[in-house]
Amino acid sequence: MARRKYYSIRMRSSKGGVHLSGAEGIYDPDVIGTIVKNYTGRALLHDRGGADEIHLAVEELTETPRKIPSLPLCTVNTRNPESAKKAAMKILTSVGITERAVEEALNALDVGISMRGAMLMDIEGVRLEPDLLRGVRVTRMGTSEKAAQQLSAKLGRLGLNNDTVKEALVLASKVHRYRMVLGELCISDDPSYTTGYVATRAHGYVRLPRIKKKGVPCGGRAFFITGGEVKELIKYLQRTPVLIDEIRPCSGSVTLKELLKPRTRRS
Ligand code: PML
Repeated sequence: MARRKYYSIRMRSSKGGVHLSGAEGIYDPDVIGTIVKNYTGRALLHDRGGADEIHLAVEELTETPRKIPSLPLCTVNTRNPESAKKAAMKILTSVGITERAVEEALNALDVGISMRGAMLMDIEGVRLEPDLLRGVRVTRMGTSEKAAQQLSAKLGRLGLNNDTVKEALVLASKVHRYRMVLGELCISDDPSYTTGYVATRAHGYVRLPRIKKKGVPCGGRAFFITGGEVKELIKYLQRTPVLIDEIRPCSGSVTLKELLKPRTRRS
């Protein structure tokens, strides 16, 4: 029987040379036209002004995507940047990442240089990515049609059914499938988007509202990693296609205390 064909479709747009938006997914051949139109529309109608440059890549995958479940999602209702960063610190240090590493990441995400990709840090805070200015971009990931419908329904009940949350959850789910990754910290670089998240396999994808003040244009991602071959990890993040085909629970607000109790861990 012929192998089923899958395509990776990726878009990134900019305005005046500054990154504006990005989107990507893994799709069947018969929806390529619709998705290209949809991604182009998103770039042209962006709320920070329409893009003046759009890059689109449509690529047939040579490898069948690995099917994985999403991380479970919840929100800790943090009130301001201080409490959000404190919560991030507690969650990430509970899986063995040092305070120093989390502080390094928070400082690096605060300095105003938004990298296109993520930082890779060991658990002591030492940067490991080969290109410190660009970081490592995670690509070739998507959601099956059925899982996408389930995700929309689950997030819809929480008032969170939007591309930003969905794409960040898919990315974090791909990243945490790789055992070398212990945790992630993410703050959006969109000045109007103030919710960030941390992710670990033990706690899932934990949203942290108000992690930055409105109007702050910087942000980014840090992946905290341990042991193993960094080159292989980068290859997985950039090239291995992964498709989310099962959606784990998406819950509303949980307290930090509940989340950190061993019995409520979500691995
Ligand atoms: C980004 O990719 O710009 C970061 C998105 C963070 C989403 C946090 C959330 O609302 O779940």
